[in-house]
Amino acid sequence: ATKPPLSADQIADLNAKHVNDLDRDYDHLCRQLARRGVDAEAAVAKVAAFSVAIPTWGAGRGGTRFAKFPLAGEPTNIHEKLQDCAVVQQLATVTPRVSPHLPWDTVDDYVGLREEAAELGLGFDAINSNTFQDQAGQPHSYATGSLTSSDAAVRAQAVEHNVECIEIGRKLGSRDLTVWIGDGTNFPGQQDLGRQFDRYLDSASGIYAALPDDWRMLLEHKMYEPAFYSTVIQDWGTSILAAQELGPKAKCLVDLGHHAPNVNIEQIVSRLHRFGKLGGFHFNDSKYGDDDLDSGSINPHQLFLVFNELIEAERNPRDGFDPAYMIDQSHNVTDPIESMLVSAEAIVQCYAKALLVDRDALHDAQDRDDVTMAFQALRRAYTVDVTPIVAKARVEAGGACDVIAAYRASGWRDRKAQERKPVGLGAGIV
Ligand code: AOS
Ligand code: ZN
Ligand code: ZN
Ligand code: ZN
Repeated sequence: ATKPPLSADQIADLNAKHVNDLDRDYDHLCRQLARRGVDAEAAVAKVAAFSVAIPTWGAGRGGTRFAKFPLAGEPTNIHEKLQDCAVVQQLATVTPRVSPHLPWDTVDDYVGLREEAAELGLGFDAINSNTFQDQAGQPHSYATGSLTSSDAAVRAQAVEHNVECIEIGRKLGSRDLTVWIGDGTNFPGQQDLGRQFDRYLDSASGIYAALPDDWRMLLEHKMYEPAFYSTVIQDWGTSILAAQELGPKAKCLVDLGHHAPNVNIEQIVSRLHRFGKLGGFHFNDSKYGDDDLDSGSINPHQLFLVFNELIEAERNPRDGFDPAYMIDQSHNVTDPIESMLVSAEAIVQCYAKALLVDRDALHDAQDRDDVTMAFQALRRAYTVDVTPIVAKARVEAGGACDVIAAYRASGWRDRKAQERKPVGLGAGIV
């Protein structure tokens, strides 16, 4: 039996205070939507089946490359991170899996770690490799890059690390390896842009060869940072070319913060899906670059439009459609649990809004070139306050009606501040 970290009775007591209002709001919304021919109950069922993974590193204060401000009661190791992720899952009910990161989450016993997570009500999602920073005791430095380094010994070490991630991921029950590299250059002429990509393809094929049959390799592109002149896997074009070269188990992963300013990310989703290469998604928000802010905090409309494409993709599957969704954020001024709760809710809300789009009306308007009504089909769904739909699905799954209020009432962080060791200062992470 699973042992979730918070008191289920306390959550139920708090929910009892809201249940009448929630039912009234939900019934009202159902009637409103029914007048337009939209089925709210179907949306509740879809929302109940939706899930998004949370990253183990998202449980801590990530900081920026300038500073990290530790939080009293912050998790200090993977075990404590799992507990905090379990709090998020218990309250939000849409984050049942965590995405581990190696070597940050290194333990001696991965089978034991899987059991420990399962007891908390969690499974493991995509495993993330890390060849963007040096680790103590590692023979070769990644100062010249990793999978694309000019030094064959460095490339071999980076391939080997990814192969080890697969081995560990198998023990944890993962089925995807996410590969993001920081490789690139800071000066024109520093490296040959073509030969560097050749080395990437060669190294990546070494990793690909180690993938079990039912695994996928998710290639995550990012335009810049830490490399500021050129990045090897800089955009979705390079990503899909690499994925096509590697083979059917290689797919592309889209992180919302990894694009040139003003790029139409929903269109990228559509393009990648058209060729069966949309493998995963990292949710976060940004105003300037890879800001890793809470999902939906800056541009919730973009998030809605992304989900609109994902729903179209789901209705027209090509080469399967099973993207790995994950929240990839860095929290510096909030309690990470609160940020993950708020983000999970924003993500589900945008998904719910996209579910409410009258697709027949949309497609009909598109086919008749009725621009106004096509846009209206989206606008009408976007402007619905879906809070009752999302809360209904959550409460039915045993979660909290008001996730933040329930989290604060639990006193979790204060309790952990007494129990856990203080975390050190230190550099932020990307
Ligand atoms: C880096 O910018 C990418 O978003 C990665 O997905 C992720 O944030 C990283 O692997 C964690 O450090
Ligand atoms: Zn990411
Ligand atoms: Zn990023
Ligand atoms: Zn980042």
